[in-house]
Amino acid sequence: MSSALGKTFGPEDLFVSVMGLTGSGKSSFISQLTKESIAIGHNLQSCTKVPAIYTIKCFGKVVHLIDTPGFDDSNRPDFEVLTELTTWLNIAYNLEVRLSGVIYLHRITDPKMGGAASLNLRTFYKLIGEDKMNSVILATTHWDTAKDDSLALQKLYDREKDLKQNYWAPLLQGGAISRRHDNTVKSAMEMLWEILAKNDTFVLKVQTEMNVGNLRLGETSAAKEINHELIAQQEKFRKEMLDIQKEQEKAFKKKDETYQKDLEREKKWYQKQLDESVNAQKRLQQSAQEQMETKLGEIKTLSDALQEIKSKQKSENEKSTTLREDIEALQKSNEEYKAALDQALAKMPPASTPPAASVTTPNGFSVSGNEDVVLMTMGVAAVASVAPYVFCTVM
Ligand SMILES: Nc1nc2c(ncn2[C@@H]2O[C@H](COP(=O)(O)OP(=O)(O)OP(=O)(O)O)[C@@H](O)[C@H]2O)c(=O)[nH]1
Ligand SMILES: [Mg+2]
Repeated sequence: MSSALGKTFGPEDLFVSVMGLTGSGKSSFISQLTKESIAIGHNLQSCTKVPAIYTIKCFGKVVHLIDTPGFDDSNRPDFEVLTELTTWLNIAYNLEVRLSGVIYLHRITDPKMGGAASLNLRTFYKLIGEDKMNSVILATTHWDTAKDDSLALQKLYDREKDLKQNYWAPLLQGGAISRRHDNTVKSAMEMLWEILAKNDTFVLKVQTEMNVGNLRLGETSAAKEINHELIAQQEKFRKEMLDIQKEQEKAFKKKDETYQKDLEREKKWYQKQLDESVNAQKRLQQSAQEQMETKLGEIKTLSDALQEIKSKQKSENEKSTTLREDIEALQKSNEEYKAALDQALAKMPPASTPPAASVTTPNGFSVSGNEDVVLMTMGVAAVASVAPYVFCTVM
């Protein structure tokens, strides 16, 4: 199957997606499996901007690994990343691409589960679907950084325990498994194998919501998670601004002009944050939808083209089945004629006997002989007239 995703897929191909916060090690993980050079981020800027497919052949299967952009991108809001991801997932859905599993990466060296990490995890949970967790591996990265330091390692074990008991608990209870990635090909390969060994595929919640339930992006569970976060953020900024306002009143009474100016600066900063957050929320509802609608138009065209190819294939298959049946029937009757001919030949009078009958076949053969022989020869001629089809079908 050729695809709008930039690659050609076979019907037996498998797809595994790698997700996680920006900088968690998604591209590094994939490049360990592919041995391909993939852009890897070495600063705070996020590196992978759009989903990209890397293909390997392993365990006798063609496996496409999907590298995804991470949330908490330094340059663009989460909803833009969500739009990017859902667009890809919707195109994939319409091209009948189904994921076998998802590997979700988390940097174990992060001292705490920050707001972005926690939001990303919640969005991921809603994107995949609470009931699809058995297709998920939660993998912690960067273990190698503490491998020769037992104290540092102990800290990482404590963090892992905290993750499992708190943040990851609902995902693990839903069937996800947790693994450690020690930055080696072996641990990457083991995780991939665990997914492929299940020999299963699934549809993500966001794919069902948008393609079956016809929800708009802003109405999906994943987008709602980001929306809640933006609302909470705005409440926090508004509260900070109210507190500053009270301080400003006090400073005014005390005639403390320097403090008043500092507070004004601080208030402006919060106002800017608030505006950005409100703007992001609006764009989550509107622009993301516009982007999505344009993409959905493209998806529909592709999907229609795919259906057309399929229906052509179906009708060709039906034609070929009918033809094969006709040929089989002719071959059968030919065998019967042949048997009759053998019998007729056995009964034939001596060579001097004049012909008893003569006939011209539909395809121009003139045949003569006694009645039985003529009948038989017509049968052979009929098979000869379909012979080209016989070869086409077999080829
Ligand atoms: N020591 C160590 N470094 C890692 C590991 N995984 C990734 N890194 C490093 O972490 C940085 C970010 O890795 P990437 O693979 O680019 O992370 P990403 O998740 O693809 O990031 P985005 O594309 O920005 O979303 C790079 O400097 C990697 O070399 C790991 O397991 N151990
Ligand atoms: Mg990357």
